[in-house]
Amino acid sequence: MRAFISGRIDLTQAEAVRDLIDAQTEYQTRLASRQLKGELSNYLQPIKTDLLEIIVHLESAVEFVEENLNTSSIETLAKHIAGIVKKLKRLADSYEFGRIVRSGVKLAIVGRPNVGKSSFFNMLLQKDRAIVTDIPGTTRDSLVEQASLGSIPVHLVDTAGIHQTSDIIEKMGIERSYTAMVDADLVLQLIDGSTYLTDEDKNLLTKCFENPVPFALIINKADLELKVTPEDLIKLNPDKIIEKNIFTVSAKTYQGFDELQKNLVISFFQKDLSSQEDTLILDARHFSLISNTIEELHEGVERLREGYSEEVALCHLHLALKKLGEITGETTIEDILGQIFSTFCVGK
Ligand SMILES: Nc1nc2c(ncn2[C@@H]2O[C@H](COP(=O)(O)OP(=O)(O)OP(=O)(O)O)[C@@H](O)[C@H]2O)c(=O)[nH]1
Ligand SMILES: [Mg+2]
Repeated sequence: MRAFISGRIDLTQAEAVRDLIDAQTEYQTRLASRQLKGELSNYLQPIKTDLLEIIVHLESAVEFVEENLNTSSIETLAKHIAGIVKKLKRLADSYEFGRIVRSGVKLAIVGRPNVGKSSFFNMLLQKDRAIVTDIPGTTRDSLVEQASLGSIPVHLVDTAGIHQTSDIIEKMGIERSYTAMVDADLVLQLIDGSTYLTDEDKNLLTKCFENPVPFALIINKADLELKVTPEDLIKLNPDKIIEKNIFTVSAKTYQGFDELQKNLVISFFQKDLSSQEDTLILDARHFSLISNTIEELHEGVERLREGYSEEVALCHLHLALKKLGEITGETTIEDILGQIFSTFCVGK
C-alpha cells in the first residue's frame, strides 16, 4: 500500500503482491510475478498512448477547426479506434481462462456404482481421501476436495453411484450426484473399461447430453483387459462425443494420469489462448474496466458517425481513457493536459 501511494508501484503491481501471497498453484505464482514486474501495465501503456493521441487530435479539431469532421476523417479515426478495441478485446477474452486460473474449476465425477469414481478422485488428489471398496454403493454422499490439475486449481466432487434403487439413503445421495452435475463447470463421467457398457452407463450419458455443462468421458481400469474403446463411445453419438474429450486411465496404476493432467482442463477451458505466456486478465476489476473502456470507445465512434459534435464523442473517449487509467490507478487528466499543452503550445 505504501509503495503504491508513494508511486513506486502501480495498482496492478500492488494487486500482484496480494495475489502472490494468495497463490496456491505454481502457475498462479508465475502469473502474479509477471504482473508484479508490470506485464499488464506494459501491455496497456501503448494502448493508452494511442488513445491519448486520438483525443488530442480530436480536441485540436474542436479547438481550431470550424467545421465538423468529414466522413472520411471519421472513418480514419474509427479505424484507429478499432485497432485499440481489438487489443483490448483480446485481453477481455482472456478473462474466461484467467478467472479459471484464479478461482479454479469445479469437476463433478459421476458414473454408475463401482466404476472407480472414488479411486479416481483419490488419484487426482494424490491421497487416500474417499473410501474405496468393491461393494457397489460405497459412496453415499458427495465429497468435495481441492486439488490442482495441470496447474489449474480444481474443486473435485466425488459422488454416489447413479442407478435405480429403492434404498432411501442411496436415493438421497443420488439426488446430490445430479445436483453436482448441474453445479459443475465440467462433468467427468467414469466408465468401467473392464466390462461392457451397461444401460446405466448409457442412461447417464443421455443425462450428460441434456445437462448444459460440458462433459468428458473417462474410461477407467485400463490396467485390465479393455472391453470399451473410445470408438465404441463415439459410435453412441458422434455429434456429441469427440475423441479429444475421452481419456483412458487406471486409477489403480495411475496409467494415463499425466495425459489427463496435461490436457483435460486445457482442452475445455483454454481453447482460445495461443499460449500460456500471453498476458492474461485474472481479476474481475480489470475485466470490468476493460469492458467499460471498450463500450465507451464504441459509443464515441457511434456518436461521431451519427453526426453528433466532436465534444460528445470526446466525452466517451475521455471516459474510456479514465477507465484504462483506473486499472493501473493513475490519474489521467494530467496526462491529457500535459500532452495537449506540449503538443499545441497553448499557454497554461
Ligand atoms: N483394476 C482396477 N480396479 C479398480 C480401478 N479403479 C477402481 N478399481 C476397483 O473398483 C472397485 C470400486 O472402486 P470405487 O473407487 O469404490 O468405485 P466407485 O465408483 O466410487 O463406487 P461407488 O462409490 O460404490 O459408486 C474397487 O474394488 C477398486 O479397487 C482401476 O483402475 N483398476
Ligand atoms: Mg465411491
